[in-house]
Amino acid sequence: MQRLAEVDPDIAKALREEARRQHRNLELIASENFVSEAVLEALGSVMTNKYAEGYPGRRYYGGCEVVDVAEDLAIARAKELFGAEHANVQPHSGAQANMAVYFTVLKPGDLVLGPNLSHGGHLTAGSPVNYSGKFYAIVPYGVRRDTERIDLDEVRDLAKKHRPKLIIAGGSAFPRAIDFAPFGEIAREVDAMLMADIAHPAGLVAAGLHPSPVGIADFVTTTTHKTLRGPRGGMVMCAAKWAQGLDKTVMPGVQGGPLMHVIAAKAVAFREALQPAFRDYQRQIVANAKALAEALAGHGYRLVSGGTDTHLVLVDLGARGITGKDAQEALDRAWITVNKNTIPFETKSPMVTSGIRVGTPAVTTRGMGEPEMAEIARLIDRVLSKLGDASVEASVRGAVQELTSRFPLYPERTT
Ligand code: DSN
Repeated sequence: MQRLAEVDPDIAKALREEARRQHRNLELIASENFVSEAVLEALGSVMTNKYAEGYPGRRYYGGCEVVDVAEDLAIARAKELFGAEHANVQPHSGAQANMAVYFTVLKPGDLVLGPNLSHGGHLTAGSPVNYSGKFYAIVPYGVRRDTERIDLDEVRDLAKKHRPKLIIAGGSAFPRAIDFAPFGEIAREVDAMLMADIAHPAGLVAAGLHPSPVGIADFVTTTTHKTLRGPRGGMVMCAAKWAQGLDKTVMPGVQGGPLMHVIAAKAVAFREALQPAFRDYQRQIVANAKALAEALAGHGYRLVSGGTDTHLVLVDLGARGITGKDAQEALDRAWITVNKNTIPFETKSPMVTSGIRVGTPAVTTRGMGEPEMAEIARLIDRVLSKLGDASVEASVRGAVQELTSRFPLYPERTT
């Protein structure tokens, strides 16, 4: 960072402070993770300089022979990791990956059956404030009130009634594993296409710890930065028959030049994910989420669906008389980072919410295990039991710092 410090001391300082914050705090946002130094090196590389519109071997620009190597590796590794026939690694984000699928198979006004955002879905599955909700006719499905798990009977009934062109499975706040097989059956029954959004559990899917939609769904979209632990970005996988249409939609349909430095970093992350240690890491993420869920339940917190099969836990704070917003802000002051989250049948606005979502990918990357999850649940409970008590928050800050200092993160970036 010596050169950056000379050229732009303000940004150099901000980067150092962010590295320190990441090291010092307990990162429990379920969609975040810490990439390896190898991924960071690929991200901060000369490949950011290259325009490469098109695909390996058929670009609109000269001089692409080296970036082609990076993209070919990213594609081959993604296909191997997930057993997919085709992968497009160019989407800049998960939202653009989903957009690419919609634009490949739908026309404006077509009907889409997608998961309700407040039941665990995602903005891009038809929220009225998102392009998906503006361009398409959306029929939402949710979870059952009693089990808080996806109501497949409702999905089937709605599919038969509305005959959607596309059905979406997957989202951002489902603590339970999603079985894609029945979604595939329903889609076939009504002659719809199926898109599985595995942005959250992608790492678990790659490790064989969560059902895979590959071979069931027509399209599988993901981000690369959550459980998959790669750089921020998106990806779409599909059967060979959709490959050409999908590639044309990603570029020139919805994007221009690909971010070749990010694609190189995706290749690095996929290589890491193909190593045996990645499976152990994913197993520990799940074990940690279960331990965190059990410990929080032990402190009296109500968990949506009663627990978790994945990397995330959704905590309903309604019975405690606390909002998600107040909980997030109090935990922030105690250096515990979470996000407020709507819960199924939410009665509050998305800016307030009745819940918080906590996840274990980032703390597991740091090497924390079940004993630390019990400690984290204790710290969360101390803060939330005395909401707004500055002395409790100060004492928890000390405990957080003691805990995180035992699991160093990016040591050379914090000084
Ligand atoms: N914003 C992401 C999340 O936090 O789950 C989803 O895109």
